[in-house]
Amino acid sequence: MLEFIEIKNNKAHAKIALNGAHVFHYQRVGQKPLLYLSEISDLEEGKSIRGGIPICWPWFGKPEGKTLQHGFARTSKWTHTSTNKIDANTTEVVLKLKHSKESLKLFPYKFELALHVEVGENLKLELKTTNLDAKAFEITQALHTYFAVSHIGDVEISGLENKPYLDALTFKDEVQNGVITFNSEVDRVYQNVTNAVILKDKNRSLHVESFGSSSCVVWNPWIEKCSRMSAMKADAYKEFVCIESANAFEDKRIILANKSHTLKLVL
Ligand code: TA6
Repeated sequence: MLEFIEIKNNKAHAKIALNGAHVFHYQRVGQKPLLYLSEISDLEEGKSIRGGIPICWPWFGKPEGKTLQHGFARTSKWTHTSTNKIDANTTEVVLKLKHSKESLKLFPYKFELALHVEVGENLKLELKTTNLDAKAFEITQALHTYFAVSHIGDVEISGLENKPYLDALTFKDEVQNGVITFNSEVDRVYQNVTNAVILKDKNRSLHVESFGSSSCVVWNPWIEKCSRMSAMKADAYKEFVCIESANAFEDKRIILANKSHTLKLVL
């Protein structure tokens, strides 16, 4: 069974797995869960959870020469270093991951990853990468957030109008025209994104704010791809959309020896 940390305070309820430092449940008091979790997700060590906020690190996607999609952090066991009740409404949890014999085979650098999760009226994640190596290294990454929605047909995403994006379905560079709505598979990596992205559906309007990032991924597998996805029911595409705070492609980050970079998400 999956080891996880459960947080309940006056404002919210959350669950965070040590496997991947994966926030797989966040629900404000009196509201529906904000994050989507597949009913048939794997919930076991070493497997990525389908839903919530997977951490894609130290690479996003499957760069040349890499076999593991979205890196190894999401299937690694992190250390729970602290839980701190800031006040009756806010709780902070810290988890860490350091290089190991296994990780050095996949990513030949010494590092420390620290995830600070603040659970309260807002959900805040800060992913800090520290380079403990003698030489600089390059990362791409994403907080691959699965948002629960009333129905994908109700969804409208704004804040990306006129932004350039790489369409991962055609590998073509495009520019966003108007708001994003869904009637087919969407898999896009937007660049030059330094403003909040707004997710609207029937029940709510949500600001997705990212810091230490200028790229944002928007994804929904739609019918055909969803039917082939692991740990997802065939019609699950109706229930979620991913808006991912990223450092992807040209937004990659070079981290010098003994330096750090922090990717932050505020919901
Ligand atoms: O972030 C979008 C994406 O890269 C899609 O291409 C899709 O593959 C998705 O991630 C899920 O990837 P996963 O490895 O979790 O099945």
